[in-house]
Amino acid sequence: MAENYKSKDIVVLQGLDAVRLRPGMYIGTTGVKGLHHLLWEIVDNSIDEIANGFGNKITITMHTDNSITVKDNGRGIPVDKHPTLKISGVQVVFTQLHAGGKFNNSNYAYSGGLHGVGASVTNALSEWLKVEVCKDGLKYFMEFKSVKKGKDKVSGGVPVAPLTCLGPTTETGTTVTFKPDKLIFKDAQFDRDTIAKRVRELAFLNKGITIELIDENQVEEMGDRVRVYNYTKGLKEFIAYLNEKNTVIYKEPIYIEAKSDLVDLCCAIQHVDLYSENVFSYVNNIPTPEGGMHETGLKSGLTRAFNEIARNMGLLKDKEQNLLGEDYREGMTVVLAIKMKNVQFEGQTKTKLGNPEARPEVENIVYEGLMNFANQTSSKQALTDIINKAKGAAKVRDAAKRAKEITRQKNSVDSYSLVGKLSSCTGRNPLLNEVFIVEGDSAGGSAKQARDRSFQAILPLRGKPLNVEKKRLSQILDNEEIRTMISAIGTGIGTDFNIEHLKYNKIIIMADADQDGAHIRAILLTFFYRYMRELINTGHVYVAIAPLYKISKKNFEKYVYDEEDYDKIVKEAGAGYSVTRFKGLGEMSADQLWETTMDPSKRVLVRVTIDDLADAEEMISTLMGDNIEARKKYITANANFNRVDLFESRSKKSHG
Ligand code: TTJ
Repeated sequence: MAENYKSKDIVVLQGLDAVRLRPGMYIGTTGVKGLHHLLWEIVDNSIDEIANGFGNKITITMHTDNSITVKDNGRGIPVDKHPTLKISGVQVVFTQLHAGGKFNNSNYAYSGGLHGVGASVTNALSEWLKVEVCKDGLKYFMEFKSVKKGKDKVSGGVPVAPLTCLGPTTETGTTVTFKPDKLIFKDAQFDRDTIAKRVRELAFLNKGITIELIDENQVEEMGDRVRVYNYTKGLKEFIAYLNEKNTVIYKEPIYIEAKSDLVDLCCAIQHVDLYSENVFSYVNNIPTPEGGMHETGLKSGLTRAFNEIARNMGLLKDKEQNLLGEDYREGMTVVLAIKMKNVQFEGQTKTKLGNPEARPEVENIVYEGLMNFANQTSSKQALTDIINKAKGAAKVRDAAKRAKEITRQKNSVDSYSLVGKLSSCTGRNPLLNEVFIVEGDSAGGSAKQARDRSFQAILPLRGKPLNVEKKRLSQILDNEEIRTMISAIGTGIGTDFNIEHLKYNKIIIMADADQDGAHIRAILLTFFYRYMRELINTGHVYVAIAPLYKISKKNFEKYVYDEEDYDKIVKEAGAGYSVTRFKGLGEMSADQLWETTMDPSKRVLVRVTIDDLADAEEMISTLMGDNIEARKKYITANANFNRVDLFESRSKKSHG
């Protein structure tokens, strides 16, 4: 064999056979994802045509045999003979790897087909493919199919006949139908939701374009065969869609659109009342979840402009430092879509823009765009809200840094025993331990006597801890009580919060059932809500419910935790009962405190949850903020503080 090996035996993989042999090289996988890739290779061509101003509509039709049709009303693929290849333009596009106008940049300014291997790959991996072109008053047709060549060789995308003219037409455009080859894709099927998701995205990114998605597998009667995607406002509508489920802090998104020699840019920005940042970036309609140069430029542009605007508006004083980009991006949703030539994708998944020239270009366009936006009087309110939110973020960041330092200091010797007034427990298993935050020194004293010190720690709070909402963070951290609490809990606060460092499985607020107690609860919950929210979200914060009365007689003893239960329990007791009324935790004996409020087998705890972030936010700003009138109104309308108000309990009252 070896000696007979000649040049003619060297297999030169030509054209489409290379694709059949190693489909993974061209479309990644031969599973569902790769299957859909076939479709996007085709759709990209129509999008390019329309994005460059030719035509306005694409129709995608899913057929029952898993074949699929893509139709546009553009100019139609060229039908004339290619000068050197001597075949029609249509045949070139579907049989030559990397063929098509987009690779020489002469027909289109920018092209998306950079996933980007071209329609010939779709053809190579299809059982059959049919194309119809309407152009210059005539309709043309061509068909390709896979052909068995020898025992186990199949060639794909083989022309059945040259391009033929079918006769006159008044339409223009291209229609392609193909059926993915089962030999390659097995039973993988097109999925309407997958297609719809990408199609919707494409419609957002290319405003004005109409994309119709028809699924012939759906029964007509169900009324959901056809979905139409058309967004005349493009990214503005995209951002409204992304923020749909959240509360925006200003209604009209900030919108920047500009062209330069290097890039076309569209950008929409809108903040919600939450804390994470959501950046969605695209290059030539391709998502770039790994970011890259355009995103870096965007961020610098935003930070530079916002700081300058904050100073111009007097919201940042001369002596104050600039805020950080992350401060401005707290709660920010932003969509950035750029188009440019010769893009280089990098990163793990090749979804990171590598072109360094994109960075300063995007930065400047975004900066200029925002400065222009700031020049309009109608922008004042939104900008004020954004900058104030960013200042809030900066404070939390600052506080977190200080809290970290505090936690670090206290943790350096023994993380349990050295924390301020804390009486720690002896057990060292955070999963079993609980800490009671107790109002007042006398209740604190009783609690210390009453507790089971193997797992219960007591942290007495003297007087009212300060109102978190009204104080600046630096002042809050000057407060001994709060500092003690932060180090006792162990997690740190704000952006430094780390639940893994939590030292107590249950953090139990124990305060009286009166107005003062309610106020302390509200203050503590505000603190947790603002700076340790995850503690609430993960269900570690509880409120202990102390009884109001004890009803007793011979062989009968019951505690009343709620005024409403009083009559019922009295009735239960029958004649000759006596009533003990508890004025406050401080008046209970250690035994009573243990029995009623601390003993896991008898006590009533309410787990604090936030079912509605927006409501909780409102409650907190109303209760804790500066608007005294609103606060009074709120208190009158929601008088019963003991129910922890909007911090609703999910498992209402639970024992243990
Ligand atoms: C290229 O430049 C000359 C005029 O025609 C341009 C073109 O090719 N336009 C075009 C291609 N419109 N639509 C397509 C197309 C549509 C489908 C569905 C599939 C493919 C491979 C191309």
